[in-house]
Amino acid sequence: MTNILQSSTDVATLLDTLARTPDRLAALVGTLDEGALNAAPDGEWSARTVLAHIRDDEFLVMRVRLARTLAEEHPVLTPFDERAWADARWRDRDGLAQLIEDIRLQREASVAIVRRLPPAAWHRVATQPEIGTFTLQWWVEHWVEHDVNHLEQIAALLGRAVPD
Ligand code: NI
Repeated sequence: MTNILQSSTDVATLLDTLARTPDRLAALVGTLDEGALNAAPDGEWSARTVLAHIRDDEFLVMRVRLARTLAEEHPVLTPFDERAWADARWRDRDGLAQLIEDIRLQREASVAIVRRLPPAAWHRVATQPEIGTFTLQWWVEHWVEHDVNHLEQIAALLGRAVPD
């Protein structure tokens, strides 16, 4: 029997954190000028690239995996090469205001789904070969941790604190 990764964080906390991320990001970067978003240590992403990654990840990875786990019986999810995507992505909506607007829109769409899940849905399972097998609740916890990690990454790049 495969070990199934489980979450011990309650659903209300997960949802609250997901829902607050756009405001926290806006508070962190909203007053910056465009140039300040481009600074990056050697080989690392700039704040602009991290913001674009958060936006793209939302609809290319997070919500696709959410939808597939809800609709399919134990789906095998496709790994995502985020570095290759970040290097090659379409950049015409990488302005600061557009990034924040897009993140907000994408996140609202995701949260609207997650808020309406019946309790049984949180126990549905999926496998991503690089990670293993997990419940949907574990996946949403991973999603929340991804938000927090990237908020901390941007804060460190800018020398600022992560907003509440
Ligand atoms: Ni990431």
